[in-house]
Amino acid sequence: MKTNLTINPERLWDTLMDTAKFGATPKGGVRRLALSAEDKQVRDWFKAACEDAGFTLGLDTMGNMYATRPGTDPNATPIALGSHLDTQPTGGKFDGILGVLAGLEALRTLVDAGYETRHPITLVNWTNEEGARFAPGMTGSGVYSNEMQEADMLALADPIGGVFGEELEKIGYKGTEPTGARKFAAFVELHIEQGPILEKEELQIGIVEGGQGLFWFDVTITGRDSHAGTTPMDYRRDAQMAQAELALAIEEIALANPPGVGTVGVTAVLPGSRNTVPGLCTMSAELRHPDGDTLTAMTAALDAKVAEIEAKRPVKIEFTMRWRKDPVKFDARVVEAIAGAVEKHGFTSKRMISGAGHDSYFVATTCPTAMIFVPCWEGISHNEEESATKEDCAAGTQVILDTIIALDQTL
Ligand code: HGY
Ligand code: MN
Ligand code: MN
Repeated sequence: MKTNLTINPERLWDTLMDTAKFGATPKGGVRRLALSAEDKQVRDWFKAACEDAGFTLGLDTMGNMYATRPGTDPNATPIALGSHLDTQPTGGKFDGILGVLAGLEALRTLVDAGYETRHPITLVNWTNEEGARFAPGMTGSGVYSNEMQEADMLALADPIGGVFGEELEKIGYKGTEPTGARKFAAFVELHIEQGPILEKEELQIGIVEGGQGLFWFDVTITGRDSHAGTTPMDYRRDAQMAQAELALAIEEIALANPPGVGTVGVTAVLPGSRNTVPGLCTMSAELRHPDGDTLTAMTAALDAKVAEIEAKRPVKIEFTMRWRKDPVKFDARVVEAIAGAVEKHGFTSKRMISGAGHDSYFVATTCPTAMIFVPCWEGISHNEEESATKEDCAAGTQVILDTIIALDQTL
């Protein structure tokens, strides 16, 4: 059955600009860390908007939020869409929330048109996708897919205070529904690309067929504090110099394995006095690659580099693996439903894989899943300057609406 429902770009854009006030930063970005007061504000907004639209709200033990519009067949397994509402410390107005608000706009369009799907349609906000406050990320979808253990995730500690489970209680979003109990027939996620490809090639839509694997780990380097003036160079146990060499090695390994990537996002140098040779360094690090075997080889190369540094520097280097997610391949049926929606509207597009991790990585292990990308300015994200155009957001939202309708008719 052909349908020509059209989303409301103005209403979509208004919700994006309206919700950007929750955690708004002076530089025009958004700081809405998982389980923070700002996260509660946007969750409250989202809950009210879904209740106003007449959707049924669900909340599981990890704080994942589910808003469902019933279908004509109550026995049909729901089709789901959504993303995440939390952000990076210096995040933007679109990462994550675009996927949730596009889902809200798609559902609102169905309601306005009185269009009835056979399947119930569920809109999801996954808890703590970013992992900026509580690492690893994607804990809501990770526990939902049984790839992360709930007890471990609820015990995660924020380095500057707060334990995940307690913080979830504090904001009033710890539900009773067992996480993972509800099943979906399919899941679709709309997200900004967070990279430069679509903008550079002047394309409107990315049809995302999969995503690269990633490996997150923490490193502790122990040397010895000593006087910066009196300690001869060959007598020092300088943890910071070892950390610098290890950070450069991560960059070298990424460059040696294109299109792999790697970086060090967080470092601490202790005791942090300008005239004391640092005896302790901690750092986060990550490596990513589209090929699982290459990602493994990259981590092996890093292990070898650690041994080399420890052999020549009197320091001890300890690794704590935080998280490894192998590359993901999305479901062809969902990918083709997206491609069909793109073709229906004549949007320019390309098939691609995701450089960033997303909740879809985990949900894809539980049901047919795929993603839709829209461009963002200069491919910038995890940055307060992150931005996307009303037209591109509207195009992506139109595609996800038509994808859901197509899946409803074919699944
Ligand atoms: O880290 C990631 O890839 C995701 O954007 N949080
Ligand atoms: Mn995201
Ligand atoms: Mn992000």
